[in-house]
Amino acid sequence: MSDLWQKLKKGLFMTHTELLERFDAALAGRVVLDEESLEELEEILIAADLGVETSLALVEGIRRDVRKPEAVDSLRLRQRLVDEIAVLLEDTAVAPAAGDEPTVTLLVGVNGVGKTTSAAKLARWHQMRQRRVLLAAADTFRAAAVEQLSVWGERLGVDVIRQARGADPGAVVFDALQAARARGADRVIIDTAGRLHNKQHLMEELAKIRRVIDRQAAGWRRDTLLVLDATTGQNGLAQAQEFHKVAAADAVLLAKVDGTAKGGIVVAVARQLDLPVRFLGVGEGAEDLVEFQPREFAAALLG
Ligand SMILES: Nc1nc2c(ncn2[C@@H]2O[C@H](COP(=O)(O)OP(=O)(O)OP(=O)(O)O)[C@@H](O)[C@H]2O)c(=O)[nH]1
Ligand SMILES: [Mg+2]
Repeated sequence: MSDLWQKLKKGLFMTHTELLERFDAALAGRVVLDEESLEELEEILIAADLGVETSLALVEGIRRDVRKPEAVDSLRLRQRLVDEIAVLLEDTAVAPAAGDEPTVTLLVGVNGVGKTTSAAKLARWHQMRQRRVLLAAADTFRAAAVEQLSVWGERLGVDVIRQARGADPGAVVFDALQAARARGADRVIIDTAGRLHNKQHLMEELAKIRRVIDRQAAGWRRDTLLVLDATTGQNGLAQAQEFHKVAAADAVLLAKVDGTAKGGIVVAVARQLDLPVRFLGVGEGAEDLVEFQPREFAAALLG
């Protein structure tokens, strides 16, 4: 069993335990898999934050499958759901494999979701793959934000490009890309502010940063990751939808998957935002980042 798998299982522990308990409770005493059992399954999936539409679709798949009365077999049922979830995720949620080209990654998202921590995790991720990484502290809105990233940089041995509080985020990104060229770095990870005044302001800030990237790193891949907090459930998802409209993300990094009994949100995110999920955050440490894989995920959820 790989480390990654272990980490994912650890992250989803609460969801996994809760789902299994509810599953067993719902099926206890039932002899045949009847309509009532299927409806209970729907409720269990909805309660795990998979989203109403997705939960109905998943159980519908099983309903179609069960044409004649069938004995309740909880293990088999779970395996079916695992397969259904994996297929569904493979259809919507798989990010195209990233190449090894120089990349500028912009982390965006509402405040407190885990952007700064995820920036550090991504830096570590690339470090482990022998890439040269730089961090850019473009959240200049709060002094503490620059400090927080700098502490991570020191811990990881990654340079953090920073300016004073209140500086223009575009200028920080400019500096970072210059430094990347001078130091031979091939990954630049940009932490941004979650706390901007309004949509207009956010849009302008991001547009400015992207213009700087286009000019200063013309041949580089530009990747915008929308960071979401898994513990905020369907509400957080609605908020993220709004944010995505403004920020035009390429993929999702779902943080704090370890802190929720509702890991099903991963499935809902993929379906409702129609964005690939690329990474899951499963803890507060620099190593607590898992690259998203539908089969592994589905099995960790219910297998
Ligand atoms: N358990 C857990 N905690 C996390 C994870 N990612 C981030 N956190 C914690 O969430 C809190 C907020 O994380 P930050 O990285 O500061 O979030 P942010 O989006 O940068 O916040 P702002 O800059 O204020 O918008 C911190 O206490 C982190 O340690 C995760 O995957 N799991
Ligand atoms: Mg931050």
